[in-house]
Amino acid sequence: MNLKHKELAAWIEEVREMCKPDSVHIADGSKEEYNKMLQIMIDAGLATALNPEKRPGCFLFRSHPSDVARVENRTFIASKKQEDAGPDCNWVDPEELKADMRKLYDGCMKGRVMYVIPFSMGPIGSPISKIGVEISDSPYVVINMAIMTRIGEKVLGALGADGEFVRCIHSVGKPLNDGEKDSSWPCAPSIDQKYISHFPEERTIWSYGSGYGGNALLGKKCFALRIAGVQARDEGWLAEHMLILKITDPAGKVYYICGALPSFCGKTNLAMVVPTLPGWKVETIGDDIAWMKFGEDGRLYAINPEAGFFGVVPGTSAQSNPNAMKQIERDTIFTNVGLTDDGDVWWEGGGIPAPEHLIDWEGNDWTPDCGRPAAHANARFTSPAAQCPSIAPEWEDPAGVPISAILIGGRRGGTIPLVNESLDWNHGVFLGSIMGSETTAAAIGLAAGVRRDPFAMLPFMGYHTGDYLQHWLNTGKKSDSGKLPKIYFVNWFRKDENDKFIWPGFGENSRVLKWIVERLSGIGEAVETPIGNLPAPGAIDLCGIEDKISEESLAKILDVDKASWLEEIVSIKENYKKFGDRLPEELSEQLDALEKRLS
Ligand code: OXD
Ligand code: MN
Repeated sequence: MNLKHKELAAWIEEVREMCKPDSVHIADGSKEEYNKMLQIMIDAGLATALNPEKRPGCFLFRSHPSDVARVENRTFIASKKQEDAGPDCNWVDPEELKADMRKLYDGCMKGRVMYVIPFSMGPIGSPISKIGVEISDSPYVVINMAIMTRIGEKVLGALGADGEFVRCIHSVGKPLNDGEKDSSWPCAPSIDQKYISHFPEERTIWSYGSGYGGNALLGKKCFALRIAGVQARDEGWLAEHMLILKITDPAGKVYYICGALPSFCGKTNLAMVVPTLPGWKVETIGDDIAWMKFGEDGRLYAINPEAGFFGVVPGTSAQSNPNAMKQIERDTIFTNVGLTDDGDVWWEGGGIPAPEHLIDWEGNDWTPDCGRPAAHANARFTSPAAQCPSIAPEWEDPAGVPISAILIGGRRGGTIPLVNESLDWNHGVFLGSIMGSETTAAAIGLAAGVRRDPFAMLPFMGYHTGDYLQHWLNTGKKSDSGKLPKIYFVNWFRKDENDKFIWPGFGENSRVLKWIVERLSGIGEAVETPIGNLPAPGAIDLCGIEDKISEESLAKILDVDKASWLEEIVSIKENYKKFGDRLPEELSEQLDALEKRLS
């Protein structure tokens, strides 16, 4: 391919000289290329084609046991100054990091093809979209990027001769000696050899040693959250770890809602939720990331920068997510699930009885009584958004969709009520700053317990969290309060004395969405409490689920227990200390005001 973009051509040449691949392939994004890549991987024993009668167009990969999730302790933010990375990023001096990584990159693609993947985050041509180019030695990355983003010639066309792009370098970190046979999941097996590095000032990403998910598909967490977060701060918009859904009420009125939920809190399920309430409809715009910019009318418009879903498989069932179950019946890549004897896939929590025998995610024989899970807890599907049954027709609208409400939430057994409406924008940002969740399997090496996870961005921060929260506060000053989305704190995970979830969840979460929509339209009833506006008694519609939850149990998860909130305040104060003098004043004021309201 003849590259018009001279800077891009020069950079490709520079990386080629450093990584020394056998050849270079510039991805055109065609179906033929996708199929060819898969064939190469099947022939090499890296991929298994599933039974076309059971799962047409589907393939299974098994990763190396050391390479199954994001590696947060090997994720680095190499800003020029350490104080700009703040307390939640692993800071490394950019020059030292580059020197170390250049040594690793030197000759790292020997025996391999170097793929150049031009990709667009967001619909090509949208004023909210941005372009990146990922150089990778992994054909698995090429096919996953083809699903998760828009790749190839059309992107080069949009880039033109001098368009801006984010430079992303990725290597699995396993050069091949002459004649050496490739392993079925090449990577650098030791955790210390993995690097997921970001150079925010240069808008550059360097990844080495892992081939899995967010470590390797650099458009997702690395670009769309960490680097885009810095771009958003500098350019005055928001790059957030949020789903985007469309909800239509029985009268046909449409609302768009974003939602920030930490990993493993049912975010994909909520994005595709099937409401149990008659007359209500939910459609999907995005399940993981939202980029939001103000429109000329002063409202925030969101796009989904991705083009596919990289969803957690275990637990996905006809009950938790019927739309995803339909979506992954075809043209989907599975990683780290079980392979049944008839060439289908199986996973825990799928609502399908376990077969008597299968091959587990590590490639070993498995039987239901063997005491090991068949699928890894962080096994994933990669599947095009366009084939999701609940996808909204406007999901690729270049203008984005106007956002009326933002949900924030986490997985908390106590204290945090089912839903809480913020009093105003600053109070909403305060709630975003204190949200927390129990730790997840999406990342390796985390201690158990609740971790505060502002706007579910903790693992995805590209700069100082204090500055990030200030950016949210500043965003609220840019429009009239009536035009800003209203912020709601949700928690589906309250538990009773027997450690059982009180709220039925899944499709019933639509009842909370209904209350939120009714609040937006002015008919929903609420009571003012010291922590925010909670649904008035009877305001959450329990019609038809009285056998699942009683009004008394609902009252329990809508209470404000003063003693636990006072404890919560102690823990928030402790957490705020880490922001030092970069804690926004507005947030200290919010905390003081909450304490006063409670006492
Ligand atoms: C994800 C995550 O993979 O948030 O989306 O961990
Ligand atoms: Mn996510």
